[in-house]
Parts: sequence; structure tokens; C-alpha cells
Amino acid sequence: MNHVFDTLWLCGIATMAGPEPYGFIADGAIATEGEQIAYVGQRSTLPDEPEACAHEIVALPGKLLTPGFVDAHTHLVYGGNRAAEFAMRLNGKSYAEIAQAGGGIVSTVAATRAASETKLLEEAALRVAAMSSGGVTTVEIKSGYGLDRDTELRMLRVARALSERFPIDVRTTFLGAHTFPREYVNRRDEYVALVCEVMREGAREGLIDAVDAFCEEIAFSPDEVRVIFNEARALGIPVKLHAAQLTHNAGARLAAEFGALSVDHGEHLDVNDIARLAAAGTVVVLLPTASYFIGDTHRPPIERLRDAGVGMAVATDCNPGTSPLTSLLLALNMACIRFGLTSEEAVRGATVHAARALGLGESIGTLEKGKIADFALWQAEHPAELPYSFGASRCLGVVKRGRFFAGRNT
Ligand code: DI6
Ligand code: FE
Repeated sequence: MNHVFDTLWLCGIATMAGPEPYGFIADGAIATEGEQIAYVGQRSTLPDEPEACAHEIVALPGKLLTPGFVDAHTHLVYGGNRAAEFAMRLNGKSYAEIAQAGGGIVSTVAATRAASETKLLEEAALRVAAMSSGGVTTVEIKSGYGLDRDTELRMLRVARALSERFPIDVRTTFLGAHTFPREYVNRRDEYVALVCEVMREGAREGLIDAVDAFCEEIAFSPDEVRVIFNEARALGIPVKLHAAQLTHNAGARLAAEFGALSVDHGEHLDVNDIARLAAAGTVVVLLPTASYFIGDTHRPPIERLRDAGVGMAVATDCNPGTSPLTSLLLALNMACIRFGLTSEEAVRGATVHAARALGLGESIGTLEKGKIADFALWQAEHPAELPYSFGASRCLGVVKRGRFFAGRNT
């Protein structure tokens, strides 16, 4: 008598593992047992007739199953929105003028500080619901719109609470070093010290899975980031870095030195950075919709990253200022059209490499025996259809840790 699995799914499967493009199996079978994948392969190589292999059979002819999508870079917990600022930009106002008029990131900081935990949770829940119905089963959420002790910790608690409401795992990233709050612009060292203090407190409460900083001329210098990364290292927390978005600086080099999980944005990475990131195994997280939304035409060095074998993830950057977006599929499409990724690289960017960017490459991101049973189900026959179709979600539902949740499109 063969071993009997819990559930057996029969459909096209993009495993994103193995030598085939997309690891695609047209006539595939994947079985779950508890929260894990117990079998994946050709339907024809199942040990027995499907009915004898599992308690429950789900046959979905003409449909596609992929690893659950991973959105590896979001700032989706925030107060208010920046639609008025968008309108000002359309009327010719520059980002600097808007910032002077009290807009920009500090306006989101003010709105986030003013919002209660419940209000932040309700608003973020709408965004997570949209992501979940778009096939996302793991999302990274950053703090960074509080820039004070209480609000930063509140943002992280809200991020954690979201995973209890949806079939989604949340990885929290502490981004106290997003920008300098007004009250500290002339006391930068004191603010860096505060960031370290809040990091320690967040770590004690188990609220921080990774530490990030915005390393730019207009934000934190590489030396300031080093202080923050040293603190993270002392606490045993992995780091990632917003770097080379607007200008080139020593940020990516510093990230590689600290073995960062990822460098995010990366439009201005140079050849030396790329060699160091490749050696460190650091993933570059591409955020094509942020560059689109601010009208930046500078493209990341995709060919060089590809040639060096640096993993490229693609994420939404969901945030009120530069990417008010919840559709990871749209980000994949833009990664192809605007940045020049292949379809397969784009899908890898939302699965394998996105998982690696969160330090979760061993447990999710591909469909392999023993990994967590996180799947997205699609109205598609082939994975190349995913970055191709834009403006509509084809997601039929997700399987989270072995359990099925129907999507809004079913
Ligand atoms: N880079 C970004 O694109 C966002 N944060 C960051 O460090 C923008 C944040 C905002 O404008 O609210
Ligand atoms: Fe960001």
C-alpha cells in the first residue's frame, strides 16, 4: 500500500526549480502533507492512480500552479495618502518644492504618527487583501514612517498582526533609518543612536526579522549606515539596504561587506558593486514601478547583473509616495518592458529570488519536496502568461501552508 497524501493537485506546474524553463511541467502533480510539499513531478510518474495517492484530488485542467508569490519589498503600513502631492507634480511642482510645502515623506510620517494602531491596521489590511488575491503568500513590510520609538514599534506590531488576518506570512523589516525626522535634522548622530535603541527594543519584542536603511545623499550616509548595521549584527539580525536608487555611492559595497540579504533599487550600481554583490550572494531587488511613478528613466544594469549571476527579485515597493501599487504582476510586466528582464527572470523575481531576498530560500520560492506548500493558482496555461497580462489579475486563489483559500477572481 502506497503512502497516502493529504491533497493532490493536478494541473500545469511551474516549479521554478530544475533545468527546464520555469521548471515547467505541463501535466503535473503536486501533493501536500500537512504544511509541506510531499510530492511534485509528472502526473505519469505518480506511484499509483491519483485516486489511490491522496485523500483529496483537485484536478484543474488548463490551469497553472506556481510557488506562492513573494513581495520582498513593501512599505504598506502607513497613514493617509499622497494623492494631493501627485496632483501637484502633474501641475509642474518639483519633488523639492512639494517637500518644502510640507509634502513628501514627512507628510506620511505626520499622518502615520497621528493614526491609531486600529486605523493603520484597517488601511493596511485593504492593501494586503489585494496582494493576497493577487497570489502573494509572503510579504515583507517595512517600518520607517514613524521615525520615533512609539510609531516605529506600532508599525511593526501592525505588520505582524496582518499575518493573522490573511493567508500570508509577513516578514518585518525595521527601517528606522528611512529619513531624518524634522526634529533631528541638525542632530544626525543622536538620531542614529535612537535608531539603534529602538532596534534593540524591537528585537527584544521579537518584532524585527531584518534591518534596512535608505543610503543616499538625501538620506543616510554609508558611515551612518555602518553604525546601524553593526548594531544589527550584534543582535544577530540580517540586513538589507535601499542603495544606488538616485546616485552611486558606497552603499552597495557596504551591503556586500555585511553579507546583506538584498540591495534594493540598484539603478546606479557599478561593475565593482556587482562583483561584490555576486561574491556575497546578495540579491538585487528591482522596483520598476517606483522608477516609473517618479518618472526616472535610468535603468538598472540588468545585463551586467545577469552576466555576474546576481539574483534579481522584483517587488512592488508598495508605498504612498513613489509606488502606491498592490499588484506584483504589474511590477513583473514593468520589469520586462522597462528594465529588460525576460519573462522567466520576472517570474523568478517574484518567487525564487524574492524568497532569497528575505532569507527564506530554503523553505519557499520553489516547488520542491519538503518545502512549505505555498502555491498560487492561475487562470493561465503557461507561466509566460503571467508577466504578459497586465491590468487584470488571473489569480484563482492560493494555498497557504497546505490550505486552500479561494481568490476574489473565482
Ligand atoms: N525609497 C522609496 O522609493 C520610498 N522610500 C525609499 O526609501 C519612498 C518613500 C516615500 O516617498 O514615501
Ligand atoms: Fe522602498
